[in-house]
Amino acid sequence: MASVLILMGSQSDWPTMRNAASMLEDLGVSWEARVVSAHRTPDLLEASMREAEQGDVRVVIAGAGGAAHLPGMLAAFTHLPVFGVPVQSRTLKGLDSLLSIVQMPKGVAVGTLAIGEAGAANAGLLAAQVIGTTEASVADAVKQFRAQQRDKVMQNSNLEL
Ligand code: RP5
Repeated sequence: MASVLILMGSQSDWPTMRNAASMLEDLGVSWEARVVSAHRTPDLLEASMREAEQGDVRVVIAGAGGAAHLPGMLAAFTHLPVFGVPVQSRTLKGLDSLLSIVQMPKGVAVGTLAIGEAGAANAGLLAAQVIGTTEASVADAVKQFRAQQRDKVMQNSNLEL
């Protein structure tokens, strides 16, 4: 199994969650993505965490929208770190997803990211940073990514009308 397991409540979450996968890919971290729904496939949710714990998974990234219970329920079934990505919903623009994910009860933790694509990309970045604490090549890739970002800002810092 890959180092990072990316789970999402629906296939429709993939355009958002693929940003996490893409970031991990860029930083040289192996990932695997699957659809697991807290409401539509609750048995699969528990089984996926048992499997993750028996394999090499270090971090779980979970994205869901609306009544976004997936990240919290996954966290309830595992000791692995879980990062939650609120997917932007059509009706409430993802505020529902954000509040559903962020308001965890004391004692069960989910690291909640921003709504949408930025949150998904940052979940991938954060997962790589966790893995980088024990894998030097991943830490180096994160440092290089940050340096590239800085250079890009500096190159475009002179504004003209
Ligand atoms: C949630 O419901 C999913 O995470 C998705 O964001 C939302 C809508 O799912 P679909 O109706 O598109 O399958 O469980």
